[in-house]
Amino acid sequence: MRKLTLKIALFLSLIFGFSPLYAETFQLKLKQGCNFISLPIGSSWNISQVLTSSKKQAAIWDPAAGKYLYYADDPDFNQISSFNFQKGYWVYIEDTQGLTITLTGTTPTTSSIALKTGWNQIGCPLNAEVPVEEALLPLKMGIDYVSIWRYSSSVSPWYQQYSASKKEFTTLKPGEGYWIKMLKDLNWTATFSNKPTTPAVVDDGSYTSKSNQLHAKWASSSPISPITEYKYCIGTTVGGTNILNWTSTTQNEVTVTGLILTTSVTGSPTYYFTVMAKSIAGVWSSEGYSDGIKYDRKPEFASFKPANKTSFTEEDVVPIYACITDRDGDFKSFQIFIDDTVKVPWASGTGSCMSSGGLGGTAFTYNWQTKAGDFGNHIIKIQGTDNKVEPAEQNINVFVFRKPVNTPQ
Ligand SMILES: [Ca+2]
Ligand SMILES: [Ca+2]
Repeated sequence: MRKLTLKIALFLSLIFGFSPLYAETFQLKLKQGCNFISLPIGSSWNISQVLTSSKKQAAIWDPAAGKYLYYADDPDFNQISSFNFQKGYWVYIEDTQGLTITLTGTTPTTSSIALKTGWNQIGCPLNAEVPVEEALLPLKMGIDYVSIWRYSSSVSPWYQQYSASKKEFTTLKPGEGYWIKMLKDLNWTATFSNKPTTPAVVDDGSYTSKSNQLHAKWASSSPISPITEYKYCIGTTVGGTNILNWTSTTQNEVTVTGLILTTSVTGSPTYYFTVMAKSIAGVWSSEGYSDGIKYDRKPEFASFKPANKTSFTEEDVVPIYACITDRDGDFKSFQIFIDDTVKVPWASGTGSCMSSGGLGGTAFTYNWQTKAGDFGNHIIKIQGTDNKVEPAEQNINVFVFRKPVNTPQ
């Protein structure tokens, strides 16, 4: 019998592309008194099996009849007998301890309930917290319904509203019940997929100065079945694998090392990450892509002045000089700090220069006029940027002596 069931399941999955659902556990804590609930797994539960405490009641509004229908734990008086998926229910528990419900089941992949113009009790249709309008799709606010109301015993008068003009809550939570005010009669058909969302992949910006590694992180989610695996690759085209072939991971971030990234004065290739996510049901998401990153070389100091550990005397002029090269030919500007305070904000070069290896560079000259009171140790920091990667930086330690009294004349 089990073999036959498996064969049928395989047949259905081949014909219809169904993917097996995995069982999940849902727990809900009910307090003594009134609770507004829904059950986000299983299509239907026998109320007497869910509400196991001694004295209890359940109710759901029948919008067609304009009255509540009750479960009273008495077959002679019960007007309803089951909790259905997508619907919301009032549950009254008399026990001071309240009641904790633990259910194990699968979320239906598709489900439909009839909604009537006016007030209807619905449930969060996913075992995950989802933004209100997203959870209610394909229903559209303003066209199909006007508002959603959430019960809270701690607010007055007991309800919070989500509508075009008021957003007192923003998500539907598994286990909660809600009122929806419909503008028309409609079947609300919700379809859920095991397919994780397309990963949103983020690299480290437009440029990296690291010639041997690339880093990216990503996010994907799967409403009814958790993600168990990711795979990623790197290419110089969107979706390409020419730098790194598909590699498996359970992390949502990776630093790939041991690469040889190239660039030249004519530019660098753009490196793209591609990432896919797999749900526990074995279904892969679509491919998500990073927006690409290029390798670019940092500017370098060819020479600088004054030399480290040079000393001056108060009121001396300290001539500051730097020659910076950039092998991509994209050097832009200099900045000078004295003791971590900006002395010269970002400024273009004041001339050209040459490295000892014969590489043309950009020079910058600035005369720092020291004053009486500048006595002591100072750090001159020169930075040079190509506006692509982190700036080159040089710290120079100088000392300014206090000027003693002049020699006798
Ligand atoms: Ca980028
Ligand atoms: Ca550069």
